[in-house]
Amino acid sequence: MSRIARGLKLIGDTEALMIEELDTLLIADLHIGYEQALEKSGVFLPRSQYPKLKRRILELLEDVKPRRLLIAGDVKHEFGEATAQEWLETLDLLDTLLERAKLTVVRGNHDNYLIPILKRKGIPLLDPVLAEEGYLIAHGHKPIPESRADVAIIAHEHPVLALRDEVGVKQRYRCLLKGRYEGRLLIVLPALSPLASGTEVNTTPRESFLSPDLAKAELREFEAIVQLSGKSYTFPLSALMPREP
Ligand SMILES: [Mn+2]
Repeated sequence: MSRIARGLKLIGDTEALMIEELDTLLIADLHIGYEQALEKSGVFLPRSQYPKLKRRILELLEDVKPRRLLIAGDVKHEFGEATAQEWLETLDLLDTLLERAKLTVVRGNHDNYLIPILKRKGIPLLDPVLAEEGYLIAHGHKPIPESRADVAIIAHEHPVLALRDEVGVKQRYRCLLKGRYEGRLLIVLPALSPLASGTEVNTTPRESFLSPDLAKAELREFEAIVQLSGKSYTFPLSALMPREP
C-alpha cells in the first residue's frame, strides 16, 4: 500500500482507499450483476464474478482491518429488474460485510433498488454525500456540492490508464486520479468491478468524461496512480495525453 496524500493510502491492486483519520476503507462501483446485464445484450462471460469479488473485498478488509467500510456508490449494476441470483448475491455480500465492519453506502446512480434493502438491514445510505473531518465523499454522477472540505473523493468514472507495452500493444490499467480542483484535492476512485469498462483518462476528450466535475477539471495537471503487486506508479497525465493543438 502506498501513501497518496496525507492520511490516504491506496490499498491492493489499485482497488481501495484507506482514510486513516476516519478509520474507513473506501471502495466503489462494484456493479454486481454486470455479467448478467451483458448477457441480455448478447455478450456471454463466465458466469458470476461475484465469488471472486466477495473474496477480494474480504482480503482487503483483512489487510487493513478498518472500523468502517464505505461503498461510494453502485453496489449493483442493473437499473431495471434484477434476477434472483443478483439479489441473492447482493444480500449475501451485505450480510458478509456487516459481520466484519460497520457498513455505510453513499448513493450512486445504480442504487435505487438497493434503498429498501439497506433500510431493512440498518445500513446507512448517504445521499448525496458523506462529509466528515474535512473529507467529502460523493458518487460523482452529479456535481460535487458546495463544501468546506479540503478533500473531495468521487467514483463513477471507473478511471483507467491506457499505456502501450514494448511491442506497442495498448494495455489498460485501473487507476486512481488525483489533482487540484476548485481549491481542494480531488480524488477519483477506481472501480472494483473487474468487468465494467471505464474512461481512458489519458485519451478521452474532457467533454466525454462522465462526471460533470471531471469534465471541467484541468486534467493535464492531474496524476494517475496505478498500484500492482505492492508497487505504485505515478503518471503525470500531461505526459500521456495527446499534445494540445
Ligand atoms: Mn455510477
